Amino acid sequence: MTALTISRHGGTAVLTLDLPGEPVNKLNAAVKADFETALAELRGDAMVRALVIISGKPDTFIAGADIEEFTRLSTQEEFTRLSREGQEMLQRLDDFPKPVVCAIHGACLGGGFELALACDWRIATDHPKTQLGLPEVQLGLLPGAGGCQRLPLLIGLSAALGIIMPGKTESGSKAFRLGMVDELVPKSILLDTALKAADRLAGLVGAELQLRPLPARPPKTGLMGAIFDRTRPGRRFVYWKARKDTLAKTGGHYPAPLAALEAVRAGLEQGGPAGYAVEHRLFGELAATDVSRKLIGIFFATTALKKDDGLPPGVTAKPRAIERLGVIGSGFMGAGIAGTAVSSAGVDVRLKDTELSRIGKGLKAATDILSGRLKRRRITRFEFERLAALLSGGTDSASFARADLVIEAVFEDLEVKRAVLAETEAVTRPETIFATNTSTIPIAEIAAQASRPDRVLGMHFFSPVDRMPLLEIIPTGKTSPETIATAVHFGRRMGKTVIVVRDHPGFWVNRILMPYLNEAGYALAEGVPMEVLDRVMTRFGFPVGPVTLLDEVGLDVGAKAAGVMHAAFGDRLKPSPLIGRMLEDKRFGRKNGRGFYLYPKGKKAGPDETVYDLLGVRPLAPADTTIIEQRLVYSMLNEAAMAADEGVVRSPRDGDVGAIFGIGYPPFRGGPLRYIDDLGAAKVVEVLRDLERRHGSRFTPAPSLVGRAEQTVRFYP
Ligand code: 3H9
Repeated sequence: MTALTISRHGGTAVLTLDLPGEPVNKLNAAVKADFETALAELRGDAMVRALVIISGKPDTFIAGADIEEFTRLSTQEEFTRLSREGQEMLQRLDDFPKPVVCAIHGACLGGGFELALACDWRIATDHPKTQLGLPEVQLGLLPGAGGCQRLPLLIGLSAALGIIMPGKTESGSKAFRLGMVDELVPKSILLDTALKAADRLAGLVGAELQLRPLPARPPKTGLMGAIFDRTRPGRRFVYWKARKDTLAKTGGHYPAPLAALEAVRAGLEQGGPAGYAVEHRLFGELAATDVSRKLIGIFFATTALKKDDGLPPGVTAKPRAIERLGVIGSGFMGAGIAGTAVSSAGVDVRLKDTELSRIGKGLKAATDILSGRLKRRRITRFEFERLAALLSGGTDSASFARADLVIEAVFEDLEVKRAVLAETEAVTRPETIFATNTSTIPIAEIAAQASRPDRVLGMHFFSPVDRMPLLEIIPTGKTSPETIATAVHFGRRMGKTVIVVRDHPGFWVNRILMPYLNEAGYALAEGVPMEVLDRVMTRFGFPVGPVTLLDEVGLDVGAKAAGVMHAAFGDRLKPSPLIGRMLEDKRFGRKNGRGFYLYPKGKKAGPDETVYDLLGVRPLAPADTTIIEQRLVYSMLNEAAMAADEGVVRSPRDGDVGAIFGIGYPPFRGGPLRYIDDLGAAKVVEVLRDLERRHGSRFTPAPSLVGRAEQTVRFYP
């Protein structure tokens, strides 16, 4: 055996899994063979009365089946066999005639959690690194090693669907509350507790052991739970509702959650064998789909980005430690940056603004981010108090004297930003980094008069900062490698997926978003109803449509960015005059309750029909929306191809990850550049030429795209 070692502690055999040469444990062919060998050896060993399974890795129990192995399989039959063999192996573990205790510290995900479910007793640590769950649907798969069968039996149907269908993972304490684990302990006593549990269970014999699992606390489903989970009509309602909610969320683009539902249902309604058969059949079907391949591709792309220091090839630099952060501007963005930095990176944050009342509001908004984490039990009350104490504010910049990094999030205006930079340089140490959170203005212009340009770069966060996963980092030609490496490293500490992009107006995300939003403006001004535009794009797979997005971003912010982009790129990115008219009417979007949609009591309701009067059009839904979809999507594809070929992103990987995490580009389509490859550049050019004939030169295909079409060159070779 190469990955498993067996040690004896009295009558208990401890199986320690430590996959050599790998950062995490995963269930690959070799590990499965090791488990089979160990179980065969220990089954007949009269000296062994119980087993404990534990990990030898510092922070992972088992991260699931080996996803890399999936990329070497191609047919449905191969995947079905993989799932069936996984089920069979875990059934042998489940049937093992001696008690098996699972001692979990770190990530216990997918097949790793399915292995834990096949054990008799599960103990998890209360450490933040401990996460348990079944994230398979996020890879376009379902839990294929018995997870759809065992979890509902353990914690009840509704709670199990709440984990399986969205592909959720839970902390140790939440898993304990749900009944997913039987004991919760500090890391220091994990093995001891497991050995004691093994001893205790070894005292049970034969039928008594078979009566297990008796969860320590039966799942708290209450009376309603009993009605819904334990009666046939109740369960029928649960299936119906889960299906309906999922379809509303996914628009039917993601087959995995519904397939998982089918596997759960088959097991509960037709019995174990039928459930396992449906589970491995559907695993095979899902794994062979293009959707799953795309989602797995995104997993590897984001994993690779975690290791990328953002520096050009051949350049190395060590990131400096950031312990004190200054944030200038306590508006929505500034407060979001401050709150996220405190809660995710645990740094000391000083918020600065011109008025104390604004600072008060900003500090409150930053603290709300911490409160949200406390409410969701991501942090303890003690951690909340400790982190909240790291937040402070003031009106003078002298307090930045000790800051390692200052991020400005003031009004989007070149002169204002230059003034803020000069003021900050005057009071900070020579090594302090200055980052500007502009969304469109080139950083080199902001840094043009900087006295330490090597310490200046852009850090473009997305709103709301605590929830949006992307961060664009934008060095200028003068930014030092150490500054880049430090910002990338700190962005990751803030929990962000970081892409380093070139210093061009709009950078990557807003560059490709702008023509799409403009096009929605043009279509709206022609009388295409706003809800039709939104529906067409959510049907394509975006989480929200362009009109809703404009309301969310704020029309004033959108107009400002559109102006910068128009000035930089000319008429191709000329915005429709519609936004100007909306602003004249003091319609700023959701934030002042006056936008395209109505917001009674702050909640989004239907379209505000008076917008059409303002625009002087009568809304008329087109009979065929194909052309609307093409106008919006292809304007984005064209811009993405152009920007990528100008080197705005360092690789198609960065471009696609940026679009998915920055604007919610449908993940199952793999990102705009991957989508161009899938459609074929020739097809994209053909559609763009048709749109150009109908709607003018803003659709003229990018020359580089035409070149790709002629030479059949792909973004991903
Ligand atoms: C499954 O289980 C199906 C079953 O139901 C049924 C089967 C029949 N496989 O993210 P990191 C690698 S599907 C292969 O940077 P972190 C990762 O690529 C699986 N490789 O660390 C990277 O490699 P490298 C369900 C994996 O600390 C390295 O480990 N499970 C796997 O930020 C470090 O990763 C999941 O979806 C894997 N399963 O986060 C969990 N996991 O250094 C996926 C990790 O060579 N994994 N690697 O580039 C994760 O969510 C995170 O990696 C984890 C650690 C939280 C574990």
